[in-house]
Amino acid sequence: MSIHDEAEKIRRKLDEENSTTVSVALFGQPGAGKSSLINKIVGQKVAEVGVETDKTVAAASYEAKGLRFVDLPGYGTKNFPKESYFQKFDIQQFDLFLCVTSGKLHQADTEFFQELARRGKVCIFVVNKHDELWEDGIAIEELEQRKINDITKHVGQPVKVVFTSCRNGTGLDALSIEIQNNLDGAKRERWARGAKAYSARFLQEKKSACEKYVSYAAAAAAANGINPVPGVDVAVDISIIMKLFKEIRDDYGLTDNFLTNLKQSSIPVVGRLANNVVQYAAKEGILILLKRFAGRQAVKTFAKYIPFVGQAIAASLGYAITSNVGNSYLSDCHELAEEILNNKLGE
Ligand SMILES: Nc1nc2c(ncn2[C@@H]2O[C@H](COP(=O)(O)OP(=O)(O)O)[C@@H](O)[C@H]2O)c(=O)[nH]1
Ligand SMILES: [Mg+2]
Repeated sequence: MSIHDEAEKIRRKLDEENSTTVSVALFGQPGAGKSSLINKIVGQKVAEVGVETDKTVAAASYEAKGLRFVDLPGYGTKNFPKESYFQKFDIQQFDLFLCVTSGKLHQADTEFFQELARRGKVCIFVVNKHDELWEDGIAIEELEQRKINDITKHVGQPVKVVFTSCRNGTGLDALSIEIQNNLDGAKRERWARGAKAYSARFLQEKKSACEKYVSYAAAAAAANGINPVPGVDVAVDISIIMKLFKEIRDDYGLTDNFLTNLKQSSIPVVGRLANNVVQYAAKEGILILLKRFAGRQAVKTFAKYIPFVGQAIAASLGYAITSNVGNSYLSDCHELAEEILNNKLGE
Protein backbone atom coordinates (compact mmCIF):
# COMPACT_ATOMS: atom_id res chain seq x y z
CA MET A 1 0.00 0.00 0.00
CA SER A 2 1.32 3.46 -0.86
CA ILE A 3 1.91 6.02 1.85
CA HIS A 4 -0.95 8.00 0.37
CA ASP A 5 -3.40 5.10 0.80
CA GLU A 6 -2.09 4.41 4.27
CA ALA A 7 -2.56 8.04 5.22
CA GLU A 8 -6.16 7.90 4.09
CA LYS A 9 -6.68 4.70 6.01
CA ILE A 10 -5.16 6.00 9.22
CA ARG A 11 -7.27 9.19 9.09
CA ARG A 12 -10.38 7.04 8.78
CA LYS A 13 -9.18 4.83 11.62
CA LEU A 14 -8.69 7.84 13.87
CA ASP A 15 -12.17 9.17 13.02
CA GLU A 16 -13.64 5.75 13.70
CA GLU A 17 -11.85 5.58 17.03
CA ASN A 18 -13.11 9.02 17.98
CA SER A 19 -16.69 8.17 17.14
CA THR A 20 -16.71 4.96 19.21
CA THR A 21 -18.89 5.38 22.27
CA VAL A 22 -19.94 3.02 25.01
CA SER A 23 -23.53 3.52 26.04
CA VAL A 24 -24.75 2.34 29.39
CA ALA A 25 -28.33 2.58 30.61
CA LEU A 26 -29.14 2.68 34.32
CA PHE A 27 -32.45 1.81 35.89
CA GLY A 28 -33.68 1.34 39.41
CA GLN A 29 -35.65 3.13 42.07
CA PRO A 30 -35.21 6.88 42.65
CA GLY A 31 -32.63 7.49 45.34
CA ALA A 32 -30.74 4.23 44.76
CA GLY A 33 -27.71 6.21 43.60
CA LYS A 34 -27.78 6.09 39.80
CA SER A 35 -26.64 9.69 39.34
CA SER A 36 -23.97 9.29 42.01
CA LEU A 37 -22.65 6.17 40.29
CA ILE A 38 -22.47 7.86 36.90
CA ASN A 39 -20.36 10.63 38.44
CA LYS A 40 -18.07 8.14 40.16
CA ILE A 41 -17.61 6.02 37.04
CA VAL A 42 -16.55 8.95 34.85
CA GLY A 43 -14.79 10.75 37.66
CA GLN A 44 -16.65 13.97 36.87
CA LYS A 45 -19.77 15.61 38.18
CA VAL A 46 -21.95 15.23 35.12
CA ALA A 47 -25.23 14.14 36.72
CA GLU A 48 -27.09 16.00 39.41
CA VAL A 49 -27.49 13.99 42.60
CA GLY A 50 -30.70 13.92 44.60
CA VAL A 51 -33.13 14.80 41.85
CA GLU A 52 -35.74 12.39 40.58
CA THR A 53 -35.73 11.75 36.88
CA ASP A 54 -38.72 9.44 37.10
CA LYS A 55 -41.18 12.21 36.58
CA THR A 56 -39.45 13.80 33.64
CA VAL A 57 -40.57 13.08 30.12
CA ALA A 58 -37.22 12.16 28.64
CA ALA A 59 -34.47 9.90 29.93
CA ALA A 60 -31.57 11.97 31.27
CA SER A 61 -28.48 11.46 29.13
CA TYR A 62 -24.89 12.33 30.00
CA GLU A 63 -21.86 12.05 27.80
CA ALA A 64 -18.21 12.38 28.74
CA LYS A 65 -15.00 10.98 27.28
CA GLY A 66 -16.75 8.72 24.81
CA LEU A 67 -18.98 7.22 27.49
CA ARG A 68 -22.72 7.79 27.38
CA PHE A 69 -24.96 7.18 30.36
CA VAL A 70 -28.72 7.21 30.22
CA ASP A 71 -30.77 7.35 33.38
CA LEU A 72 -33.96 5.56 32.39
CA PRO A 73 -37.28 6.62 33.89
CA GLY A 74 -39.57 4.14 35.69
CA TYR A 75 -40.66 1.12 33.68
CA GLY A 76 -44.37 0.51 33.40
CA THR A 77 -45.45 3.77 35.01
CA LYS A 78 -48.38 5.87 33.83
CA ASN A 79 -46.08 8.01 31.71
CA PHE A 80 -44.13 5.06 30.36
CA PRO A 81 -46.23 1.96 29.85
CA LYS A 82 -44.40 -1.31 29.31
CA GLU A 83 -45.77 -1.86 25.82
CA SER A 84 -44.06 1.16 24.29
CA TYR A 85 -41.05 1.39 26.61
CA PHE A 86 -38.48 -0.55 24.56
CA GLN A 87 -39.21 1.35 21.42
CA LYS A 88 -39.51 4.72 23.06
CA PHE A 89 -36.10 4.54 24.69
CA ASP A 90 -34.49 2.58 21.89
CA ILE A 91 -33.39 -0.06 24.39
CA GLN A 92 -31.71 -2.18 21.72
CA GLN A 93 -28.98 0.43 21.14
CA PHE A 94 -27.38 0.16 24.60
CA ASP A 95 -24.22 -1.83 25.12
CA LEU A 96 -25.01 -2.67 28.69
CA PHE A 97 -27.48 -2.12 31.55
CA LEU A 98 -27.02 -1.47 35.24
CA CYS A 99 -29.86 -2.28 37.60
CA VAL A 100 -29.10 -0.08 40.60
CA THR A 101 -30.66 -0.94 43.94
CA SER A 102 -30.03 -0.01 47.53
CA GLY A 103 -33.00 -1.46 49.40
CA LYS A 104 -35.20 -4.23 48.10
CA LEU A 105 -35.51 -5.03 44.44
CA HIS A 106 -38.77 -3.67 43.05
CA GLN A 107 -41.19 -5.57 40.87
CA ALA A 108 -40.75 -3.11 37.98
CA ASP A 109 -36.98 -3.63 38.02
CA THR A 110 -37.40 -7.38 37.97
CA GLU A 111 -39.78 -7.21 35.04
CA PHE A 112 -37.57 -4.86 33.10
CA PHE A 113 -34.59 -7.11 33.72
CA GLN A 114 -36.51 -10.14 32.45
CA GLU A 115 -37.39 -8.29 29.26
CA LEU A 116 -33.71 -7.42 28.81
CA ALA A 117 -32.64 -11.01 29.43
CA ARG A 118 -35.17 -12.19 26.85
CA ARG A 119 -33.51 -9.92 24.32
CA GLY A 120 -30.03 -11.11 25.21
CA LYS A 121 -28.97 -7.83 26.78
CA VAL A 122 -26.24 -7.73 29.43
CA CYS A 123 -27.38 -6.41 32.80
CA ILE A 124 -25.26 -6.08 35.92
CA PHE A 125 -26.96 -5.71 39.29
CA VAL A 126 -25.40 -3.00 41.40
CA VAL A 127 -26.23 -3.00 45.09
CA ASN A 128 -25.22 0.51 46.07
CA LYS A 129 -24.86 2.11 49.53
CA HIS A 130 -22.75 -0.81 50.73
CA ASP A 131 -21.62 1.55 53.50
CA GLU A 132 -25.14 1.36 54.95
CA LEU A 133 -25.24 -2.43 54.92
CA TRP A 134 -25.05 -3.26 58.61
CA GLU A 135 -26.90 -5.33 61.15
CA ASP A 136 -25.83 -5.91 64.71
CA GLY A 137 -24.09 -9.24 65.14
CA ILE A 138 -24.28 -10.29 61.49
CA ALA A 139 -21.13 -10.51 59.37
CA ILE A 140 -20.97 -8.34 56.26
CA GLU A 141 -20.45 -11.44 54.08
CA GLU A 142 -23.68 -12.87 55.37
CA LEU A 143 -25.55 -9.62 54.68
CA GLU A 144 -24.11 -9.54 51.16
CA GLN A 145 -25.14 -13.14 50.58
CA ARG A 146 -28.69 -12.32 51.69
CA LYS A 147 -28.83 -9.52 49.13
CA ILE A 148 -27.61 -11.82 46.41
CA ASN A 149 -30.15 -14.46 47.41
CA ASP A 150 -32.92 -11.89 47.42
CA ILE A 151 -32.04 -10.72 43.90
CA THR A 152 -31.67 -14.28 42.59
CA LYS A 153 -35.03 -15.22 44.06
CA HIS A 154 -36.74 -12.24 42.43
CA VAL A 155 -35.26 -12.59 38.97
CA GLY A 156 -35.33 -16.39 38.97
CA GLN A 157 -31.80 -16.89 37.67
CA PRO A 158 -28.21 -16.35 38.81
CA VAL A 159 -27.01 -12.86 37.90
CA LYS A 160 -23.88 -10.79 38.35
CA VAL A 161 -24.04 -8.65 41.48
CA VAL A 162 -21.56 -5.92 42.40
CA PHE A 163 -21.64 -4.11 45.75
CA THR A 164 -20.68 -0.45 45.64
CA SER A 165 -20.48 2.61 47.79
CA CYS A 166 -20.23 6.03 46.23
CA ARG A 167 -19.49 7.27 49.71
CA ASN A 168 -16.32 5.32 50.48
CA GLY A 169 -15.41 3.95 47.06
CA THR A 170 -16.09 0.27 47.76
CA GLY A 171 -16.61 -1.78 44.60
CA LEU A 172 -16.16 1.05 42.10
CA ASP A 173 -13.10 -0.66 40.63
CA ALA A 174 -14.89 -4.02 40.52
CA LEU A 175 -17.87 -2.43 38.77
CA SER A 176 -15.75 -0.76 36.14
CA ILE A 177 -13.88 -3.99 35.44
CA GLU A 178 -17.13 -5.95 35.25
CA ILE A 179 -18.48 -3.45 32.72
CA GLN A 180 -15.28 -3.62 30.69
CA ASN A 181 -15.35 -7.42 30.68
CA ASN A 182 -18.75 -7.28 29.04
CA LEU A 183 -17.61 -5.08 26.17
CA ASP A 184 -15.53 -6.02 23.19
CA GLY A 185 -13.08 -4.63 20.68
CA ALA A 186 -12.92 -0.88 20.31
CA LYS A 187 -15.57 -0.39 23.01
CA ARG A 188 -13.41 -2.16 25.57
CA GLU A 189 -10.58 0.23 24.85
CA ARG A 190 -12.91 3.21 24.89
CA TRP A 191 -14.07 2.16 28.32
CA ALA A 192 -10.51 1.76 29.62
CA ARG A 193 -9.69 5.23 28.34
CA GLY A 194 -12.78 7.03 29.57
CA ALA A 195 -13.63 5.43 32.90
CA LYS A 196 -11.93 6.64 36.05
CA ALA A 197 -9.21 4.34 37.39
CA TYR A 198 -9.66 3.21 40.99
CA SER A 199 -6.77 0.74 40.93
CA ALA A 200 -3.26 0.31 39.58
CA ARG A 201 -4.57 -2.53 37.45
CA PHE A 202 -7.18 -0.35 35.77
CA LEU A 203 -4.60 2.40 35.27
CA GLN A 204 -2.51 -0.12 33.38
CA GLU A 205 -5.49 -0.99 31.16
CA LYS A 206 -5.93 2.70 30.54
CA LYS A 207 -2.31 3.03 29.52
CA SER A 208 -2.51 0.15 27.03
CA ALA A 209 -5.64 1.60 25.45
CA CYS A 210 -4.02 5.05 25.28
CA GLU A 211 -0.86 3.60 23.71
CA LYS A 212 -2.86 2.21 20.86
CA TYR A 213 -4.64 5.51 20.40
CA VAL A 214 -1.27 7.32 20.47
CA SER A 215 -0.09 5.10 17.62
CA TYR A 216 -3.11 6.08 15.49
CA ALA A 217 -2.80 9.77 16.24
CA ALA A 218 0.98 9.75 15.75
CA ALA A 219 0.57 8.04 12.39
CA ALA A 220 -2.08 10.56 11.36
CA ALA A 221 0.13 13.44 12.49
CA ALA A 222 3.03 12.03 10.47
CA ALA A 223 0.89 11.31 7.42
CA ASN A 224 -0.73 14.73 7.56
CA GLY A 225 2.54 16.61 7.81
CA ILE A 226 2.53 19.40 5.28
CA ASN A 227 4.99 22.01 6.51
CA PRO A 228 8.28 21.02 8.07
CA VAL A 229 8.46 21.91 11.74
CA PRO A 230 11.08 24.63 12.27
CA GLY A 231 14.16 23.19 13.91
CA VAL A 232 13.01 19.64 13.26
CA ASP A 233 13.89 17.96 10.01
CA VAL A 234 10.49 16.48 9.50
CA ALA A 235 6.94 17.53 8.60
CA VAL A 236 4.25 16.63 11.09
CA ASP A 237 0.82 18.00 11.91
CA ILE A 238 1.18 19.67 15.31
CA SER A 239 -2.54 20.28 15.70
CA ILE A 240 -3.17 16.53 15.77
CA ILE A 241 -0.55 16.13 18.50
CA MET A 242 -2.08 18.96 20.50
CA LYS A 243 -5.49 17.35 20.30
CA LEU A 244 -3.99 13.98 21.25
CA PHE A 245 -2.39 15.47 24.36
CA LYS A 246 -5.68 17.00 25.44
CA GLU A 247 -7.39 13.65 25.02
CA ILE A 248 -4.74 11.88 27.10
CA ARG A 249 -5.16 14.44 29.88
CA ASP A 250 -8.93 13.96 29.78
CA ASP A 251 -8.58 10.18 29.86
CA TYR A 252 -6.49 10.48 33.03
CA GLY A 253 -8.87 13.02 34.57
CA LEU A 254 -6.19 15.72 34.57
CA THR A 255 -8.28 18.86 34.30
CA ASP A 256 -6.72 22.33 34.17
CA ASN A 257 -7.84 23.11 37.71
CA PHE A 258 -6.56 19.85 39.11
CA LEU A 259 -3.20 20.32 37.38
CA THR A 260 -2.87 23.83 38.79
CA ASN A 261 -3.29 22.39 42.28
CA LEU A 262 -0.96 19.48 41.61
CA LYS A 263 1.81 21.83 40.48
CA GLN A 264 1.86 23.18 44.02
CA SER A 265 1.99 19.74 45.61
CA SER A 266 4.37 19.19 48.51
CA ILE A 267 5.35 15.87 46.91
CA PRO A 268 8.25 16.80 44.57
CA VAL A 269 7.59 14.14 41.92
CA VAL A 270 3.95 15.21 41.67
CA GLY A 271 4.89 18.84 41.17
CA ARG A 272 7.48 17.93 38.54
CA LEU A 273 5.13 15.68 36.56
CA ALA A 274 2.25 18.16 36.74
CA ASN A 275 4.62 20.83 35.45
CA ASN A 276 5.59 18.63 32.50
CA VAL A 277 1.98 17.80 31.68
CA VAL A 278 1.07 21.50 31.64
CA GLN A 279 4.20 22.68 29.85
CA TYR A 280 4.04 20.14 27.01
CA ALA A 281 0.34 20.76 26.44
CA ALA A 282 1.10 24.04 24.66
CA LYS A 283 2.44 24.30 21.14
CA GLU A 284 5.84 25.51 22.38
CA GLY A 285 6.05 22.47 24.63
CA ILE A 286 5.24 20.12 21.78
CA LEU A 287 8.01 21.73 19.71
CA ILE A 288 10.44 21.07 22.56
CA LEU A 289 9.45 17.40 22.61
CA LEU A 290 9.64 17.08 18.83
CA LYS A 291 13.15 18.50 18.83
CA ARG A 292 14.20 16.28 21.70
CA PHE A 293 13.11 13.10 19.95
CA ALA A 294 14.23 14.17 16.50
CA GLY A 295 17.75 14.56 17.89
CA ARG A 296 17.89 11.02 19.21
CA GLN A 297 20.12 8.58 17.41
CA ALA A 298 18.20 5.39 17.92
CA VAL A 299 14.50 6.01 17.44
CA LYS A 300 12.43 3.28 18.93
CA THR A 301 9.99 1.67 16.54
CA PHE A 302 6.70 0.28 17.68
CA ALA A 303 6.56 -3.00 15.83
CA LYS A 304 3.36 -4.16 17.45
CA TYR A 305 1.43 -1.26 15.93
CA ILE A 306 2.59 -1.75 12.34
CA PRO A 307 -0.60 -3.67 11.39
CA PHE A 308 -2.67 -0.70 12.54
CA VAL A 309 -0.68 2.18 11.12
CA GLY A 310 0.66 0.61 7.94
CA GLN A 311 4.19 -0.38 6.80
CA ALA A 312 5.12 2.79 4.99
CA ILE A 313 3.97 5.15 7.73
CA ALA A 314 5.47 2.97 10.45
CA ALA A 315 8.83 3.13 8.68
CA SER A 316 8.77 6.92 8.35
CA LEU A 317 10.86 9.22 10.50
CA GLY A 318 7.78 11.36 11.16
CA TYR A 319 6.01 8.44 12.80
CA ALA A 320 9.04 7.44 14.85
CA ILE A 321 9.26 10.95 16.24
CA THR A 322 5.54 11.59 16.78
CA SER A 323 4.94 8.24 18.44
CA ASN A 324 7.89 8.83 20.77
CA VAL A 325 6.56 12.29 21.57
CA GLY A 326 3.07 10.91 22.20
CA ASN A 327 4.29 8.08 24.40
CA SER A 328 6.50 10.41 26.37
CA TYR A 329 3.49 12.61 27.15
CA LEU A 330 1.42 9.53 27.95
CA SER A 331 4.15 8.37 30.36
CA ASP A 332 4.11 11.65 32.24
CA CYS A 333 0.30 11.58 32.55
CA HIS A 334 0.35 7.95 33.61
CA GLU A 335 3.05 8.39 36.24
CA LEU A 336 1.22 11.40 37.59
CA ALA A 337 -2.00 9.39 37.80
CA GLU A 338 -0.14 6.63 39.67
CA GLU A 339 1.11 9.17 42.19
CA ILE A 340 -2.41 10.58 42.55
CA LEU A 341 -3.77 7.09 43.20
CA ASN A 342 -0.99 6.07 45.62
CA ASN A 343 -1.16 9.30 47.58
CA LYS A 344 -4.96 9.52 47.42
CA LEU A 345 -4.84 13.01 45.95
CA GLY A 346 -8.28 14.19 44.87
CA GLU A 347 -9.28 17.10 42.70
N1 LIG B 1 -24.68 6.38 52.11
C1 LIG B 1 -24.69 6.44 50.78
N2 LIG B 1 -25.45 7.36 50.15
C2 LIG B 1 -25.43 7.41 48.80
C3 LIG B 1 -24.62 6.53 48.05
N3 LIG B 1 -24.82 6.80 46.74
C4 LIG B 1 -25.70 7.82 46.68
N4 LIG B 1 -26.08 8.20 47.92
C5 LIG B 1 -27.03 9.26 48.29
O1 LIG B 1 -28.34 8.83 47.91
C6 LIG B 1 -29.13 9.91 47.46
C7 LIG B 1 -29.67 9.63 46.06
O2 LIG B 1 -28.60 9.56 45.15
P1 LIG B 1 -28.80 9.79 43.57
O3 LIG B 1 -27.47 9.50 42.95
O4 LIG B 1 -29.41 11.10 43.28
O5 LIG B 1 -29.84 8.62 43.25
P2 LIG B 1 -30.73 8.40 41.93
O6 LIG B 1 -32.06 8.98 42.21
O7 LIG B 1 -30.80 6.92 41.75
O8 LIG B 1 -30.04 9.08 40.79
C8 LIG B 1 -28.23 11.13 47.52
O9 LIG B 1 -28.48 11.82 48.71
C9 LIG B 1 -26.83 10.55 47.52
O10 LIG B 1 -25.90 11.38 48.16
C10 LIG B 1 -23.82 5.57 48.75
O11 LIG B 1 -23.09 4.75 48.18
N5 LIG B 1 -23.90 5.58 50.11
MG1 LIG C 1 -30.70 10.59 39.51
